[in-house]
Amino acid sequence: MNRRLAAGVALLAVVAGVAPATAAQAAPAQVPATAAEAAQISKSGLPEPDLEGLLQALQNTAAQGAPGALARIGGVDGVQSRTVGVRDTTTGAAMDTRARFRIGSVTKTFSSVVLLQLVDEKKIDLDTSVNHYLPGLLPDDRITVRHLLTHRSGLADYTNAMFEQTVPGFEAVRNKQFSYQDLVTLSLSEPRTTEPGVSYKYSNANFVVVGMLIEKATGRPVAKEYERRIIKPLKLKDTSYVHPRTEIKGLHTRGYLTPDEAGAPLVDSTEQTASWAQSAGAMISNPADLGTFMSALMAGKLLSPRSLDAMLTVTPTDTTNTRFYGLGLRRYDLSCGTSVYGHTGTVQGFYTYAFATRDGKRSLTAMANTSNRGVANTALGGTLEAAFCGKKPVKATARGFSSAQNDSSGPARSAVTSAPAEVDLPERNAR
Ligand code: REY
Repeated sequence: MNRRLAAGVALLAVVAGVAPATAAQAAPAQVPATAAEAAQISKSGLPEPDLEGLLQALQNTAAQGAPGALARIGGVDGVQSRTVGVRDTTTGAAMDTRARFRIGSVTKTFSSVVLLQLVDEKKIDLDTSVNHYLPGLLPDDRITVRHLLTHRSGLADYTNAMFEQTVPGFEAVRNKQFSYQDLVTLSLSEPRTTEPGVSYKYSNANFVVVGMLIEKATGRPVAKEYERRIIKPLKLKDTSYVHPRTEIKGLHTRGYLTPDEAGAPLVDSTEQTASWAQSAGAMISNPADLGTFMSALMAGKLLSPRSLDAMLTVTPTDTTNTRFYGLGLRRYDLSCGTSVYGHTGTVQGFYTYAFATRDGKRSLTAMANTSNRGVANTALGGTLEAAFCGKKPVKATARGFSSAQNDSSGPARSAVTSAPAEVDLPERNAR
């Protein structure tokens, strides 16, 4: 049966209400049930984005304390974006979708792509011991390169202790320059969290070691490798890795960290070395560049089919069975049945979501210029449903959001249990 015929049969089956499970599974994209719905399906095969819903999600984010927020949808259906609030609370400059910001752990996807290109070039093997490449670095020869990329090494996340007290923790490292070895030493000073390979436990230490592997295998700093392998080929003119420099050059959004103490003023955290994160989280980019990057990755423009397959091979990160992790890449299964791939980011002053569909035909970048405010991050996650499913997020309500606290790591869990299903989990909870 050719594809058009198959789609036609599936359509009839759906209209007749007798779609067998296999027809539903085999359908390449959503099959419209009615002529009215068919008119809503765009070139990407996805429902038209719900732009009112997108804006509502951003307004919810602002209502939860973000000075500003943005969402930009890109891909074959064209570009659509929405903003709320300000990118600078001093000047009052409006949020701007062209502006640069710190992308936090979306950096991990860049690092993973560089490392997997080195796998394609046979310079690194995913199932070889890390210590084979970096002799004596780790206390356990069983930890492989794949364990790092899947967060299954058991290396403790040193950032939990570092940022236990949010503002003092940040100010202590704002201008500091760590070596990779310093960060590995910090991680190894804590007990390991799991036997190698046994379970998923998100840790920045993994991607610090990935940076070390990249530098060892290439003989060049990671900045050069991001540049020549991703930034230049994709012409990402607003993307950079400037560590240990502290400035975000050009048009940019300022970032505002929420202190732990209720009512304390936001702390402008724009300028920092991000040395505590490096190859785990120190890149700067903007919405268009992140859309280009995620779409190109998913469309197979950066990796061999084999490495992309490896990257997309996921395991669950929680018990919802909607959140998964591959190699430096998340998969979120949305309520409409669409899976999207990408990463989230949290760096002081900035929350980011950068995702694309499996075929790369639609991307979403969303950003809010605050952090340590899990409820704002949760609200920002509502942009995913609006962008890919065409559904509205639920409005912020006292029941849905107000029970959660500032810190995105712990108490915000209460937001998960009380928040409506369409609202995304806070990033740190979903780690
Ligand atoms: C570090 C703390 C978050 C952020 C982190 N980010 O691991 C990586 C990521 C790069 O996954 C900070 N939280 C905040 C605290 C909590 O200080 N006490 O929210 O800005 O993106």
